Amino acid sequence: MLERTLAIIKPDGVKAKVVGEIIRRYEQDSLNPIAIRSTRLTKEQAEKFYYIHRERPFYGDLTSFMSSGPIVVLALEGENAILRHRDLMGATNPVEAAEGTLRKAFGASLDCNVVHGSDAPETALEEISFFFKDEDLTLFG
Ligand code: IDP
Ligand code: MG
Repeated sequence: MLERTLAIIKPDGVKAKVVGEIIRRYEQDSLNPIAIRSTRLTKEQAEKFYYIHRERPFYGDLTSFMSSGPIVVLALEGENAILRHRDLMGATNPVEAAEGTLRKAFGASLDCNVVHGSDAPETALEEISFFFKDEDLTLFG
């Protein structure tokens, strides 16, 4: 099924200058970037984006980290894009991530794990519209 998913290259990925390498992997794997932009979240925006985790002990650290510097957000489109992107990302903890995944290659820790990816069709839709307007998503027809 042709799907869309939201990817975020987190502040650690931007700082480490692996944005180009990560986008190359997306293109190579036919996770086609149909919209891309750089932004920086305020703490409040990060709290809104990660609202689902509001009761977790790491919510404060996570939202501070995600608002600590510029990020690159991408809407990716491809066959089974949501799961295939999760596979390419690897496990949440880079220590547990499989060889060949982005988090294994570029992640340093549970906080600094380089990328975010939507986990289901409903969250993908919500997360894409958090960052992109409908007209941003029509460039590729
Ligand atoms: P995911 O990013 O693989 O979907 P989630 O469980 O949705 O993982 O958690 C969101 C983010 O919160 C993770 O990417 C990670 O950076 C951070 N996180 C998750 N679990 C922990 C934890 O136990 N301690 C600290 N940070 C965590
Ligand atoms: Mg998640």
